[in-house]
Amino acid sequence: MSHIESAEVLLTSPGRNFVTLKITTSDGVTGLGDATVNGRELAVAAYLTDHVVPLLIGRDPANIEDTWQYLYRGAYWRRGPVTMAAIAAVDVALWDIKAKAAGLPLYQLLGGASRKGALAYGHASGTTVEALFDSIRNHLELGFRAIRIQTGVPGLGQVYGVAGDQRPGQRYDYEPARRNVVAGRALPVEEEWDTSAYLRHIPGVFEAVRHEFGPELPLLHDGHHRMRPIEAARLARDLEPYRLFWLEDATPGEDQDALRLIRQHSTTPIAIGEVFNTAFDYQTLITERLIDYVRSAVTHTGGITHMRKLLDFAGLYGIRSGMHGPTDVSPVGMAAALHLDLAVHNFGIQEYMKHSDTTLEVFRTSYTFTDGLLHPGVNPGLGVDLDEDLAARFEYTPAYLPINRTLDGTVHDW
Ligand code: KDG
Ligand code: MG
Repeated sequence: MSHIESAEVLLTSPGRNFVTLKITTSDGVTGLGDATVNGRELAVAAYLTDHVVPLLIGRDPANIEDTWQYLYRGAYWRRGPVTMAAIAAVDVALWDIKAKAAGLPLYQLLGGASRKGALAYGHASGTTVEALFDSIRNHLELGFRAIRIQTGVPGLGQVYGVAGDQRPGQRYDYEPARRNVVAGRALPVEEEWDTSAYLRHIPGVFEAVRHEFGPELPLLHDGHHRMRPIEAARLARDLEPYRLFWLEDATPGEDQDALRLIRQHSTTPIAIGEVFNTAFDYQTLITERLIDYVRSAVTHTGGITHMRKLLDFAGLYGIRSGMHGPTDVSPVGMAAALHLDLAVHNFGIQEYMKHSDTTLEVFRTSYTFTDGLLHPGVNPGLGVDLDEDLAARFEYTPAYLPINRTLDGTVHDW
């Protein structure tokens, strides 16, 4: 019987920090899993190295469900981003191994392809409406058929989701955890926030975008957990004439009942879940049909095994997938999402922020983006190879996501 011979946690920072688990079997097959939790990377690395890797050695790599339950139930302490990202990394690495051993791209083991490719949405943004229009045009030229729009808010400085320099050829990856060193210490950057100013501004932006780009282009928007329930309900209602594909994370993620209030007031489709980590976080939202899209990432939700169960559960209620795909999910996590996107029936859309060239030199991917659709490729397994020598040259550097404060200095959701 083949067994797990080694499992290694690899930290690399090709432009931003990533945690990768590499499992090797006694047959010499290797599998990769992503365990990156943006801004808290070392906690997952330690959880894996100190508490999970020693349990893996000698296990049968083929028994993925059993290993999942062993790590989840066996820990006694359940859920949480660190635990679930660690379990996800093991799970995805084992699926990678199983598919490589079978000589098949992973989606074939998940039931095969249900579609030609996964509709992807890109991130257009601008500090002004004119800059936003340029960014939308740019994304349309790149082939995107669905676009998330975020803009600056008059009176505020840096706002979530709004890129700086978007000239062609410039990187505009605006949301890595930032490397902000003050007197030798890494500290989060602080930003200023004003929900009233935001709520006054955003409906006019959507009106202008619809006027310029017409009624057909699927448009998305991320509220990034900043509104109170009644504010979110008002925004969802104000945006109804612009027929959004979705309004995402309108309220803080832990308050499932807040979504009920939004539903009572609006028919704007609702997406949430990028900070959730199990199907249990969605129980009320799904059974009471309070949302339309599940935003979890494979990386943060226990891997392919648990994410598949979550999506099947959502599918029973007509709720579709919209998996999280920021650049803090590594190319390994992105590839895992794409295999599921292709296979599940209730696929909705996939977020896609292309990784930097440096990241893609370290993680060599086989996935493609053509005519607005992503495809995981047909290489056996996940289709991602890690160049370990190159990865070792990019040392982990502490970095944090920003902190938000309202104009009077109160800490607010970022
Ligand atoms: O690490 C935090 C990011 O993943 C998050 O800010 C991205 O909200 C996000 C999105 O929708 O991609
Ligand atoms: Mg989001």
